[in-house]
Amino acid sequence: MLRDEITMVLKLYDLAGADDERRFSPYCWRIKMALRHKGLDVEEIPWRFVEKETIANSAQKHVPVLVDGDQMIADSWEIARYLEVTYPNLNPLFGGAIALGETLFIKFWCEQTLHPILIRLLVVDIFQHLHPKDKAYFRESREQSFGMTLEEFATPSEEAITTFTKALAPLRATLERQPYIGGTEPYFADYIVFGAFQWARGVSPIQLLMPDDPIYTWRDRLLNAFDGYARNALGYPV
Ligand SMILES: N[C@@H](CCC(=O)N[C@@H](CS)C(=O)NCC(=O)O)C(=O)O
Repeated sequence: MLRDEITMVLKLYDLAGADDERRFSPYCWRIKMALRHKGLDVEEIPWRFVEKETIANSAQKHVPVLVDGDQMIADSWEIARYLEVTYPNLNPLFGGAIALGETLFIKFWCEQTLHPILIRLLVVDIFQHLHPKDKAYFRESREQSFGMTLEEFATPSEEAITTFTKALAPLRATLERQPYIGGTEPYFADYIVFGAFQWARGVSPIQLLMPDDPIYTWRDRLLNAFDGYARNALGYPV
């Protein structure tokens, strides 16, 4: 259904840490920025890893999950596409089929290149900030997938920051030439990559970016967007 008017407040299940206000999911951040980009009001409901029954109607076990009336939509990519199709008259997140296709590349670059470096850098900080009821689940599920303990999996920060800085080279070259990934205005690709930085900022005091980096300036613009929505979120001022 196409909607011109916002008839009800949307709800978003959003991963939280021990503190209700600590929201650190990179995938949820994409959608929280996308909702503001479209000017949609949303109630962000804190959710913990073990609260699978709350989102059972979405037929999967991950957040973000968006509730729009009687619909539950899961997966950040699907939610972004849903928002674009359902609210076509609000500020576009993609701006056309070509941008949609290219954003898919950014999504996989972020998830397959940036996230694997960051998880090794952040995993211990994430664990420390989890709600007590999530700790055993997180340790068990992640240690099973990594094939080692969280502490063994974590890489020393210096080494991982250097690897991360190098991996960001294509983004840096782009942002030396234009203010956003899409050019003059932010679009969903920007929010995908920004989500990775919000993941770090939410749990870790590690400084990933130096102020003279064009990526720092880009991130600063997005931290300030929507009346400083992301900057005001609970996290480390790095
Ligand atoms: N492909 C999904 C990934 C979502 C995802 O991995 N979410 C994490 C939080 S950052 C989650 O809910 N994990 C639940 C679990 O590990 O049990 C998306 O883009 O939304």
